[in-house]
Amino acid sequence: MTFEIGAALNLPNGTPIGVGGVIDMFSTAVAEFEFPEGVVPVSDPPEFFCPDSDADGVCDVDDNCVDVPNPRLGTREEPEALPFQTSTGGQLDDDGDGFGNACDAKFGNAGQVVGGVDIADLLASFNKDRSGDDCGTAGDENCAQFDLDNAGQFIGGSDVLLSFQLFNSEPGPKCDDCPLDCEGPRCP
Ligand SMILES: [Ca+2]
Ligand SMILES: [Ca+2]
Ligand SMILES: [Ca+2]
Repeated sequence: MTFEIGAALNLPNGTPIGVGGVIDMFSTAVAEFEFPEGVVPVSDPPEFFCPDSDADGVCDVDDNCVDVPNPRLGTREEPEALPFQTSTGGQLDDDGDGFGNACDAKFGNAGQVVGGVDIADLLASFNKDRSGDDCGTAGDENCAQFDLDNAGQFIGGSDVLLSFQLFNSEPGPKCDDCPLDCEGPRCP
């Protein structure tokens, strides 16, 4: 296989290929390439590598939850986007505030950190369909924002567990340049 040194290598969905894969391809390409006499290949990897702290396939500079795995929509077995979903940078962010659902259990209530009122909102949403608008303690909030684990049709136990883990912490961290491009009904 041949490729142009310095060109960005992306999967069909636009996700940059991880470091290991690129090293393998680079090493193979170097091994198969016959360099002219006097030309020595550099040992450092090309500069298009990007750090991906949580290994979810989204580079840190684009990740709306840098430390929590939350792959882009379309990477699980359902359509790339559903009408009730809101995403920033292609990752779920159902209140459209730039922090991905997976690291955001702050549901519009007062204060900077996740508190008892936020947990109560999620508990009141337990077992409700994530496409609905009948969640929270008032029964009138969008349910998708409580889908913290980006899995399943209903708000469930793992969403509750994640909210407990986020208790007393601020949303995030997210990438420095977030919020990324927003798509969906909850965009600001
Ligand atoms: Ca990532
Ligand atoms: Ca992430
Ligand atoms: Ca959010």
